[in-house]
Amino acid sequence: MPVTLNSIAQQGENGKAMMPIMQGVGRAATEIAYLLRGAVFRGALGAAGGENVQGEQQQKLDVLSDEIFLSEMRSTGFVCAVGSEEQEDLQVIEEYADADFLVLVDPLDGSSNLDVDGPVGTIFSVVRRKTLKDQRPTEADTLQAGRNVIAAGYVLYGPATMLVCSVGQGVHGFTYNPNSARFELSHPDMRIPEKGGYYSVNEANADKWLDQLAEKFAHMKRETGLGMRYVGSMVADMHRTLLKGGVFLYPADWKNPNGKLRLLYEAIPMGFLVEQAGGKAMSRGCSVLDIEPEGLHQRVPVYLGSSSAVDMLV
Ligand code: AHM
Ligand code: MG
Repeated sequence: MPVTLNSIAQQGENGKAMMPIMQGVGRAATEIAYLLRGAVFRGALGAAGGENVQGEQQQKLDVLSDEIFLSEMRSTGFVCAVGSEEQEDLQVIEEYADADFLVLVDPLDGSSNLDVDGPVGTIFSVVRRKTLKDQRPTEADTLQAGRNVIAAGYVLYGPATMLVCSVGQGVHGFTYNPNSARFELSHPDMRIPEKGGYYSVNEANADKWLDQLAEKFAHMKRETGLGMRYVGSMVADMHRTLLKGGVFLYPADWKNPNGKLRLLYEAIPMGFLVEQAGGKAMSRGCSVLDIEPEGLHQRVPVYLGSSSAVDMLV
């Protein structure tokens, strides 16, 4: 019998809620994968005409994926609100505003890859609310350090659709099996290799990097002899880093003094997975998981991967 999402999600003290939430993520992933496959035929590629809160142009598929994810979280009955990279404000789920959990999501990360049929992903994390159940959930409920995360994961829309997740008991990878129409465990207990692998960074920004990174980076390359891979889609780049080892970074540069990636939607969930897989997740001077968030759309520099490579860069 294949091992399904429920068997991993039910581990730990929040299992009863994580089962429907992880199933909801799985349903959203299936729908988004289907949408991506047929997008060119439905006129769903290209810009939506609007900008998200960070002033970035939204793709039609960003908007549609966001709607799918929110609707699937609503259907779980366990989620009171969703914070999304595509929405300026917290989306409260009115029917379940007294539920215990909030989900943070980047519904379609790496969407600049869509025009070239490159891999994209969904990134998510789950936290428990801080406000009392009879109060309306607020943005303050989402502003929790990564140490409070209960579950996190990503979906990679590649040749196969994979859901990689953790409820704090290791990292497990599931692959969508079109024959059974289920996610089945294919990569149990993923551990990031300490040696080997690749470095993954937009090296075109090297002359703008801050934090004396250029020297440390040159040293890291000499010492480790790592090869280089960069898709420009965080989920694809992190999936390879988790499986093969090495380091993924999006550092600060003078154009992006806090880096590009968002603390709540990208850095914390990926940092949680990296630490669960035995690696290291650093920002400026501390673990990504120890940063106290100050805003929904805050950005931070990130260095994620095998401990030895990360240590040489921070
Ligand atoms: P997005 O959330 O707007 O898609 O941007 C995030 C993406 C990441 O997937 C990727 O790591 C990064 O942007 C690549 O940025 P760059 O093109 O500057 O290298
Ligand atoms: Mg993103």
